[in-house]
Amino acid sequence: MTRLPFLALFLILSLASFGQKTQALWYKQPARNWNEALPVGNGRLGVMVFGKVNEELLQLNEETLWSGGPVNRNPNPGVAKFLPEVREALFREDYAQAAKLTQKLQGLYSDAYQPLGDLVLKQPLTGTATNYYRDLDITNATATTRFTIDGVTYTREIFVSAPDQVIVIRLTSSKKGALNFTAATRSPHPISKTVPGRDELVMRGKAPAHADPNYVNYNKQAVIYTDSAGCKGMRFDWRVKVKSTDGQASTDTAGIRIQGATEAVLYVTAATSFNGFDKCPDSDGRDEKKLAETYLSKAMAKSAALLRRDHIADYRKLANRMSLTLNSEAAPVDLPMDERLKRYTDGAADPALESLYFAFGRYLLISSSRPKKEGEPGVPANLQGIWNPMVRPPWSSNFTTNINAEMNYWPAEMANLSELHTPLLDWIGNMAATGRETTRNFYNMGGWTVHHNSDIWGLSNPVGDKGKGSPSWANWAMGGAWLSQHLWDHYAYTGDRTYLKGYAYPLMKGAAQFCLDWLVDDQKGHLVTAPSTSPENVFVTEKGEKNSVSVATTMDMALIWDVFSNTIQASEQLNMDADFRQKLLDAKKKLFPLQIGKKGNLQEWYKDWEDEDPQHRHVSHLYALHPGREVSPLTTPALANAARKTLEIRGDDGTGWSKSWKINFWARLHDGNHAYKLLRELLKLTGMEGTNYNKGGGTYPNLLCAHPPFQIDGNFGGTSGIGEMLLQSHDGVLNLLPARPDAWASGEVKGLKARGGYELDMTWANGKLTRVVVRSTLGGNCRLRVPGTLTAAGLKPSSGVNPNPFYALPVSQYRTQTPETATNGVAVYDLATAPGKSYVLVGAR
Ligand code: FUC
Repeated sequence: MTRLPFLALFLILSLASFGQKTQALWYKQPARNWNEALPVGNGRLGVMVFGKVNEELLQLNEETLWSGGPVNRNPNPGVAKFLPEVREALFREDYAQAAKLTQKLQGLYSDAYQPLGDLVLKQPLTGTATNYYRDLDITNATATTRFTIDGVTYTREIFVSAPDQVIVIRLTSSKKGALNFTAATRSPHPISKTVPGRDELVMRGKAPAHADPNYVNYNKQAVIYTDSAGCKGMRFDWRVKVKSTDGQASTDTAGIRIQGATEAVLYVTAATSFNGFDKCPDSDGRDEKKLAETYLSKAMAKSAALLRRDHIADYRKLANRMSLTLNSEAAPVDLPMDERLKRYTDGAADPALESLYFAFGRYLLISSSRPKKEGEPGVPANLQGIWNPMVRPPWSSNFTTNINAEMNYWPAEMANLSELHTPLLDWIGNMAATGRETTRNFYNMGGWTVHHNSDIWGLSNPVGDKGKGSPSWANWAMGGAWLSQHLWDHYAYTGDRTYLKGYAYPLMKGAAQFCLDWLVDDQKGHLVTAPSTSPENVFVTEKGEKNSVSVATTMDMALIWDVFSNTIQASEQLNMDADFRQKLLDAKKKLFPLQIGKKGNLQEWYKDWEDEDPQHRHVSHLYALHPGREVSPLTTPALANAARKTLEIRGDDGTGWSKSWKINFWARLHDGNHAYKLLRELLKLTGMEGTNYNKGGGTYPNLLCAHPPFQIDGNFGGTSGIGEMLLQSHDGVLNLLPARPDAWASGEVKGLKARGGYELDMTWANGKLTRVVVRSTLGGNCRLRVPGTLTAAGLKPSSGVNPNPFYALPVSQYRTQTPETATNGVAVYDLATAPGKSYVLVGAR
């Protein structure tokens, strides 16, 4: 036998004998804390699995369980009168006075996402556990814990079924009758427990009528459970039932006891009285008891094996649309995830970890963001997806729209999970409903917007508790513009005209209308925003004054450019609203322009001021580069260079999501090696707990991103960053491998999506594409920009303006070259495609 086959055989055998899987996060010890526990979920129900031996902890969530109730849409009446005063102060450059007055334009804080409670599996085992193993297998969305005590192996499997809306927990012992445990429940909320039978436990309770954000500490009571009006305070009903066991089951309020079993299967489900963002969850709530009973009784009619089969089929329908392999010839790394991350942090190569991180991002979206179905609302993934154990979680675990809520959905379209985008898209409609009243009540203006925080109640007002919040974050008014990009992108990827006409366009138009009303003439020929902030940074004026409120920050102008451009293109596609389109075209021409500062950077502020914190985590002024499309190395090279300079000045440090955003920026600058450097830093193992705004970042042992604390946006931004390194389609062409790092010399990606309804498979070796498959759903001219050369029937060098409407470039005063401009080693082709057809392109040898 030669050396190599022997080694291969050894590897196969050792992998098989330890049961370790390549698409799994696995560990040799239980989770010591939440950041080591493993998330499973079906979009609605979420569980953090700790894998403890004697007292297994399953921390539960239901996505609609929030504190509060419908928002007060006019919480601070009469404040619109201060806006002219703010503007007057700004135009006489009294920024301190302007900031003070801006604080008068504030309303109430958002409410907070709530935990449901814990299910604790108490297994009175003496002796030491050996052969301990736990994992989260993302090929079947199942968490397994296994260990041996006194010669008996105990196994627990847990998954959350989307088709059947239950959590399934299956416990087994290798020795007949050795399984004894009590399934106990507890909640941070007041609950009552009832016992409908010897095998079932029901918990009923109420979420708080209000919970202050964790950074508000001046109220006597931060969490209030009662609402004298009977409106707020969402009810919940949560049930645990034995599906089957060969042992004895008995139940009292202390829990469900199973004795002398070899196997026991528990079904767990929950429902709340949430009845929509504008309905009182208490007085006008849904019948949560009936909902939970129905989920459970339907599931009880099916065996665990059947539920598992249907769960896996449902999960794989989404998960298996894509795959990514990087440098497959690299030796596999067969280590527990904590050790694997440590090894990677120390500098070792592990391309399979990088592709696993991408797959894990898709797993998280599938597990935390499911479209609405009958009876289920479909709420967007919040700051923590759907996983939160705290009544006052960091930043209320809400929807933060000055980066975080959007970042959650950056991978949705490109990573072939378009329908998982719809919870956010649907939610925009709710925010717009309150947002229309916010713009009227706070500014006396039309259209709609949402400020930097929102919640399940569609909150849209500037937060800050009527003057107590810093305007650097509370008064940022551009959420409607940013969210509108998601409305447009969903169309740009899918070409769904019915959706564009009936749903997205009216909302985009409303967001654009607010921006039209919000802009003001600076008397020097430009339209500016005032007040204006650059989240959440502070400038230093020539006089040394520090402030955050000024006029026409670059981010504001870039966001308005974006929403105007997208709305103009949408109205062209729909061939409607020519008058409104013309208004937008006229205003767009007068927008205060992007500027290059004295350091050669893309300027952040109206004037070329210094930053109080030059390395601030937000890099808001590069919105135009990503996720916007105003700046691109292909079309506006001078501005792209300025953006690069900005990133160099900002530096590579940053919290979780900040680092993820920078990966996307560097990918958009076509600098794969720099993007890769940051990806490696994002995956740096951290155990840092608590909150750190400025430093920190990294990845916890459970592969969730650390702000710190945990925030899921960093995972999603990292996922989209990898996508942007492989394929871009925002600036007039399909740009294949635009930011491939040297470290990914070879690879294969399948199922990546591009705008205009294209789906691509790409294989590359030595940095050159060897095979590309283009599947077209909408047809049209597919213009490909590729490293190297490709051949295929019908593939021609590109000529003229790309006639594909999904690749039309918005009118721009900055464009100095076309995206087809050839550079060394890059070819640009046209391929005429027809809907439903596939095309195979082969790399020249
Ligand atoms: C923004 C960020 C913070 C944090 C919060 C949820 O306000 O500036 O760092 O991520 O959102």
